[in-house]
Amino acid sequence: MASPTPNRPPLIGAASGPVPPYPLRMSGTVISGFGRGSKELGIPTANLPVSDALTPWISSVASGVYFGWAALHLPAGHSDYSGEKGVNGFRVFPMVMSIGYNPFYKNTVRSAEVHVLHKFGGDFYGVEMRLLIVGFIREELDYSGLEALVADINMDCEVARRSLGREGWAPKGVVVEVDVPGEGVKVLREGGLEGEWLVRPLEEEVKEGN
Ligand code: ADP
Ligand code: RBF
Ligand code: MG
Repeated sequence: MASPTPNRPPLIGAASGPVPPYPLRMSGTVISGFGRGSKELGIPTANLPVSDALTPWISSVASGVYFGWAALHLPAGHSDYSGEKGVNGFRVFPMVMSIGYNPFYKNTVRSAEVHVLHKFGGDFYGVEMRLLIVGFIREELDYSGLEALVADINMDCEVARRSLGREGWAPKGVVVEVDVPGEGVKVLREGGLEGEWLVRPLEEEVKEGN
């Protein structure tokens, strides 16, 4: 069983940006998970349904920790409401996620869970979440204790934040909010990635003609 991984690289990939098969796309409605993210780890994770039909690539990718961008359609009334700040009602934040069986907890079904790198004033179950996954950070590990798991997740967050703060890794034409420690909130608009998909209008709104 693992201790926190020593000597981890501070950045993933070259400054120029993601390489194929990335970026990968995933989307869905935030569902309830196992109920331990916030309570046991202090790290909430927004869970998405794992579906071969909606996300054909998911069954063939390695289990592990990934990073990228999360677009959230936060409703009016939510303390982080996307209205005035977002595009088509979506705000875009950096994220880290796990796809897999959580070996520390020995899950029997594969989950996809996203920790958004933003402090929210409330939950957002039932909200549409779109992910642009730009790279792989590490394999999932079984740890000797909860502290070791939390230490590695906190390092994942730092690696993702730093990696996504580079222009080559940011979507272009989309405002993204990255809180880089020591540098404040960087608002990037002119990155190198196609990011329009993240903020295209919600299907319902297209149908209603809004
Ligand atoms: P569950 O087991 O139901 O997924 P968690 O304890 O993992 O519960 O909490 C996840 C929920 O917390 C998300 O569905 C979301 O509504 C909320 N949440 C609040 N802040 C965040 C965040 N920064 N990242 C992800 N989810 C968050
Ligand atoms: N679970 C594990 O068992 N091993 C891991 O290495 C692991 N890494 C994670 C990395 C990140 C960035 C996140 C968000 C979660 C990770 N998890 C891992 C999943 C964690 O156990 C899970 O989020 C909680 O159990 C709540 O469902
Ligand atoms: Mg969760």
